[in-house]
Amino acid sequence: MRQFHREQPAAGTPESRLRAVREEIGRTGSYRHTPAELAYGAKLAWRNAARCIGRLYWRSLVVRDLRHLSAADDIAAECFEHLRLAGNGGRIRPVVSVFAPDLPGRPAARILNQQLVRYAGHRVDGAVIGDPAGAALAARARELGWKCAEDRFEPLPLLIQERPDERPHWYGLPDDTTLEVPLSHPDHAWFAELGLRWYAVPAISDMTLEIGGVRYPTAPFNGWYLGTEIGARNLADADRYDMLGTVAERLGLDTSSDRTLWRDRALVELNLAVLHSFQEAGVTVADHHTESERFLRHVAQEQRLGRPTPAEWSWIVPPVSGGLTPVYHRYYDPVDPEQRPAFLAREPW
Ligand code: HEM
Ligand code: NRG
Repeated sequence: MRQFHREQPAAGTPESRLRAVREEIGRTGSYRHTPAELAYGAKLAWRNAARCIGRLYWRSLVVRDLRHLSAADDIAAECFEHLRLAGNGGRIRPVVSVFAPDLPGRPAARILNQQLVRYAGHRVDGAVIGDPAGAALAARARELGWKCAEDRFEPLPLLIQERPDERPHWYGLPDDTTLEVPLSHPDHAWFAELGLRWYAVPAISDMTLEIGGVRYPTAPFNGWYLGTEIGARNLADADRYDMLGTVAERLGLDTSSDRTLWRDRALVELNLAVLHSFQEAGVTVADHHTESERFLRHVAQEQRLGRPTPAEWSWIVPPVSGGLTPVYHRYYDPVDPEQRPAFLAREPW
């Protein structure tokens, strides 16, 4: 509360508000944020996210105040609306949707998905078709009655659980919520034949937003993708789509030895295809050079305001060409795990 009033001088001094909050906690065991406190708290949680390279734009976060909603049907409908607003026809907008908080003796509903959009994985004869990272949730959804085509890029339904001991409800994503980009390469026509695609909006839905002691476990948020998240991890990792061998083969590379750097060469082409395809489709995506440079501008700007920017080097440095980006060549302010507001790994019920 003090930080809110310090950084928002128009809100006046915190004393009378602090008294009211203490009184409300004494009476009800919790308190309700004003819309302005909620909005600023969510922005601060982003500004404090030590693993996030995208923090330059923390002030522009669109905060949707949906605290009056706690029923699974309503949460699902507003998550779909979140995806439409955030996708914005390709001009991605950073958005967070804040649903009802945990209250004493009454935990809030939870979205079981890691992200609002993510592809299913299907185990077939020991191998996985689709995204292995989406296999557990796909199995759970099928148990609940979800029927899916065993496609490589099949968006998972939302699974929303209202209470710890209740069955989750499931909701298939309407087509108009899931903007996707088919991948092609600027120089290799065959690349499109690989049939690769990715969705436009990375919207994390399994973290708790904590502001001033109040926990919002259902607060999905999104920005836009850094191309390397897709090209150097989701499509490349051996335990994800594992595409480097296929790409290398189509490029005609000598894969007989690690020393030919065939993986590295395939990785660069895959990342180029991601950036090229999003750009062609008119969907916002960042390249790691530009986003690194923006992040250091953010660090410098915060420093001028007298504020540290705690950051985790190993999360900030991109998974390709690390040393080519300026974020590699320096250290960062240490992370205080107690710092709030924050997006936190959600605890089990
Ligand atoms: C993590 C980029 C917006 C909060 C990350 C990561 C990247 C990234 C690359 C690392 C992810 C990984 O390695 O799996 C961006 C970009 C954005 C953006 C380019 C564009 C605007 C946001 C927004 C929020 C946010 C709007 C919250 C309001 C976080 C958090 C993490 C994170 C909490 C850590 C996630 C974890 O611990 O798993 N971001 N981000 N980011 N970002 Fe951002
Ligand atoms: N690496 C994950 C997404 C993590 C968050 N990344 C963002 N967040 N860009 C993936 O799906 O590849 N964001 O809020 O923009």
